[in-house]
This record gives sequence, C-alpha cells and structure tokens, in this order.
Amino acid sequence: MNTAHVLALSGGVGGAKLADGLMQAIGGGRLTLAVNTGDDFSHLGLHVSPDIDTALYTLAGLANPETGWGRRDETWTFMAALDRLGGESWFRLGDGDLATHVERTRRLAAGEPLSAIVADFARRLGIAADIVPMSDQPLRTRVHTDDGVFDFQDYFVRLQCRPVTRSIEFVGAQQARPCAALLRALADPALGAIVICPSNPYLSIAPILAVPGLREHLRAAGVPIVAVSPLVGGATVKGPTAKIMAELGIPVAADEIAHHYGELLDGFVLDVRDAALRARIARPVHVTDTLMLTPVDRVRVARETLDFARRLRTPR
Ligand code: FO1
Repeated sequence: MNTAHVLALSGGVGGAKLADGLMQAIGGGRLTLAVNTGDDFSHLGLHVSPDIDTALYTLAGLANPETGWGRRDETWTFMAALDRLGGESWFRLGDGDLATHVERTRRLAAGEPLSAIVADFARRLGIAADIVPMSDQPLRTRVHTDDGVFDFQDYFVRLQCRPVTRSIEFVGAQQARPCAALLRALADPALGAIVICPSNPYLSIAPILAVPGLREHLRAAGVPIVAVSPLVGGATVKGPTAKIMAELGIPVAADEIAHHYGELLDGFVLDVRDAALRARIARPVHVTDTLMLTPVDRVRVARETLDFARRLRTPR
C-alpha cells in the first residue's frame, strides 16, 4: 500500500491530535484532512468554524494545550470587555482567535468559499497538510433532547451537553456537496489510506458522512478505510461520546462504534483496554494503546494505524 497520500476525516480535539501524528508519520507524504463543519455557527455576527480552527491551530503548533481548542498563550481582553457590557460571553473567543473569525467572516461575505479561505489560512500558518471543510455548503448539526431542540454549540458549550439526547439532525445535508478538494484527494492515484480519526462518531464524523454521495466516494477510492476508536476502556477521553451512546440506547462499548461504521470500514483500531471486545468486531482489528497524551503518542498511534492499513488487503 502507498502512504504517499493519506486522507483523514476529523472532528475537533481528538481528531486533530491524530492528524498531527499522521502529519509526522507520513514524512514527505501528503495529508488531506477533511474536517466537520456541522459545528459551525454564527456568533456575535462572526462565522465560527470550531473544528476547522482546532485543526489549523493544532497543525500549526498554536493550539491551547489545556483546552485543545483555541490558541495557546491567548489573552481575553475582548471577552472581559464584552462581559462588562453585558454581551454574550458563554462562548469564549480569545483575542488572537478573534482575528481568525473576523477575517473568515469578511472573506465569506466577499463571496469566497470556506475551503479557499481555510486553504489560505493553512498556507499562511505554515501548515503542510491540506485542511478541507467536508463541504462548502452549510450543514448544521442540531441536537434533539428532552429539553428541546438545540443548535450544536448551544447544546455543547452553553448547556455543557447536559440535556438528554434523543436524536441528531444534520440541517441542510441534502443541499450539501462534498468539497471539490476532498473529491480531488479521493481521486488521487497516490492515495493509500483513509483514516477516520477518534472523533465523536455521532456528532463529529456523522455530519461528514451525511454529505450526500461522500460515503460512496470514500468506498470508490478503493483504498483501506480504518477507524481509530474514540473509546478507551469503555469511556470517552474527552467529550460526550459515551453519554450520547447511552442516551441513544447504544451499549457504551468500542465494538458498537465499529458496528456503527459498518460496511464503510476495512479495519478498526481498538484500545488495548478494550481488547476483550476484539472477537465482536466483524473487521480486522489492531489493538494498541490509543491514548494520545504526548506528541510522541500521537506519532506512534498514527504510525501503527498506517501500518495496519498497509497490511489490509485493498478492499472490494
Ligand atoms: N468549547 C467550550 O467548551 N467552551 C468555549 O467557550 C469554546 C469556545 C471556542 C471558541 C473557538 C473555537 O474554535 C472553539 C471553541 N470551543 C469552546 C470548542 C468547540 O466549540 C467544541 O469543542 C467543538 O465544536 C466540538 O468539536
């Protein structure tokens, strides 16, 4: 198998960590990172793309190591001033981060597609990977809960994922098309593997797969598709994956994640703490320590994932 070009699908923090490891693991190769934009929203008049920005900051070495989102060494003068004026301060925009949202909003209003803006930001931040939104059309994740229906950031940040989830909707999915740069990556003869990062399968990867035709394009690429489990020892490293699974009536276990991806997958990377579930997974499994606490862990998990994909026979 060729690892000259790897395509990874990612949500926010967990996905960006593996993408960072993949970038180093492929050396001189190419990484295309297709990122969820279902979390995007308009806030204070600005277009905010949280998962795209987490990818940009992580791959540029600018990410806040404590939160995983936002920028390191950030200052909060804007937020403090806004708070003082009684403005909306539940979603925290740091001073440096604010520049990203202001400039993106200006360029979108001038008619540029999101993908072109993100590609330019990545180039200016010195990122070698191609970071692409899954789609240039708006697709918005909406969470149906016992307390009502919420836009994603309302549910995730303002309500801290407290309401009990009943279902998840991707508004605008039928009008969305896969981003052209993503389709180009899938048609690249040098493409050797597709990696589904350990992001929330229901909130972060599902919106990507909800873009009509994308699943078929992924399969048609004819390269191994492997997912890295977001569950470690039956629990979530960060975020509400386990909570949402329980609320949706899905047993909180890594084999259920492999089952959820189903036919799309050729292989599954399972955490060593969940090794007992191996026999319940209908696809080849690689067992390893998937926790990415350090930069060294990121590269190790990425290398093992690519080696595993390389060992899989090219599917169908
Ligand atoms: N997450 C929070 O929990 N609280 C915040 O105030 C917050 C602000 C924020 C600002 C910019 C940005 O790009 C991301 C931000 N996030 C914040 C993270 C983010 O909204 C979520 O982690 C993702 O949408 C889920 O992947």
